[in-house]
Amino acid sequence: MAEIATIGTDRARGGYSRHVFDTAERELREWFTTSAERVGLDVDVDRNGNIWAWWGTPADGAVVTGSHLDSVPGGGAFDGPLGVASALAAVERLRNDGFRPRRPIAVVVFAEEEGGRFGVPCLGSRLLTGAIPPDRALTLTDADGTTFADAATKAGFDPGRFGKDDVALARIGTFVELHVEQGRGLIDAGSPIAVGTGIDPHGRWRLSFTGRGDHAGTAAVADRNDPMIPAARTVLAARAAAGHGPRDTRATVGKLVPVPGGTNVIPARVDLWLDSRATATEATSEAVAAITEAARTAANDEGCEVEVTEESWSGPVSFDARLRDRLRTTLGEPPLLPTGAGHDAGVLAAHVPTGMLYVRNPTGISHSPAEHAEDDDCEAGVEALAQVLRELA
Ligand code: HGY
Ligand code: MN
Ligand code: MN
Repeated sequence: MAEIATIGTDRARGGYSRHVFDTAERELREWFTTSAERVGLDVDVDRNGNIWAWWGTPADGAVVTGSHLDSVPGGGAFDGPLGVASALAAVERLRNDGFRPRRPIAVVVFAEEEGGRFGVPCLGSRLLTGAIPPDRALTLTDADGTTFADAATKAGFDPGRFGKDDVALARIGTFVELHVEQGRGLIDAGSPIAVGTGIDPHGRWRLSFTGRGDHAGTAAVADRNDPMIPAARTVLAARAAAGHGPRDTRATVGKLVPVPGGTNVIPARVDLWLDSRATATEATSEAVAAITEAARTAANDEGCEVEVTEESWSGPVSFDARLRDRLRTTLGEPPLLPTGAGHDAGVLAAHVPTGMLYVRNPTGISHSPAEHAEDDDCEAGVEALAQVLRELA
């Protein structure tokens, strides 16, 4: 973790900004390749931009672990990289102990887990599993209008080869992802590690409000069609729709972009992105329906238009019960934790037996520079992952 501590630091936001195929992420790819080779693994990159480091000849039924290296804008140091660094450390420990696996073991780094650049989370694992059609992925654009196809080409990939990878998928016999906890579960449980039970359903919607751009000083208020007004009312509607039900229905607007975005300019358009999650799909759908209804009413009141687009949906995930119980038994019955955070493990769970291990985060905060994990707890995570790999392989 210390080796990558200076890669992708974001001075403006604080924390880290590391997004697929940008300079920082490419540096992290090099760090991973060098580190994996240093512990004796053979590294190759698949057609969808995911990196695989193999102990033993790649073959079906492998025991696979890993996570992601990309971050949210201004993210913390541990979300993603802790799972990757811990996997390398666990493999190194097993090799130093002279462990001889009967199955191939692989450490994988999935591309664009956060969707921080192209908007769709778990893009690399969704492409691998066929959860997203390649032509949809390739036409995604970043804030500058660069397509994923162009960014991938610039990074040395052939856009024509992106898409479901049955060979890579068949090789995964079991997948276990270690991840820093992104809530307070382990603080309250007083344990350094936990085994994951599942992931709440969650989605992302883009709401685009259009009105009439004009001069802030000369346009009479009564004549305005200012898209910022319905956008603001929608943010409040999101809060009103949230906070109910078991473990809270959640609705968040973390990104709102006025166009053109001048201090003295009434925006012509305001784009905002809604992230909504709940313990059940119906609760999420109800919240989103209430919020989009409020958005349409607010747009109408202001003489504006609004367009609602679902950008991604991740259904509810329950990890394989047998594997979950086997992880728990191997690790001496640590606590079980559900989570509201999405992971590549959630995408793979539909295809292969998948499990998760969490490492305590004493702040309970994530997607923020405040995210943290103590060395002792990280060490407990590496030891747990090494035990799990030994047991499974
Ligand atoms: O948004 C999430 O839950 C994850 O960090 N991608
Ligand atoms: Mn994250
Ligand atoms: Mn993550």
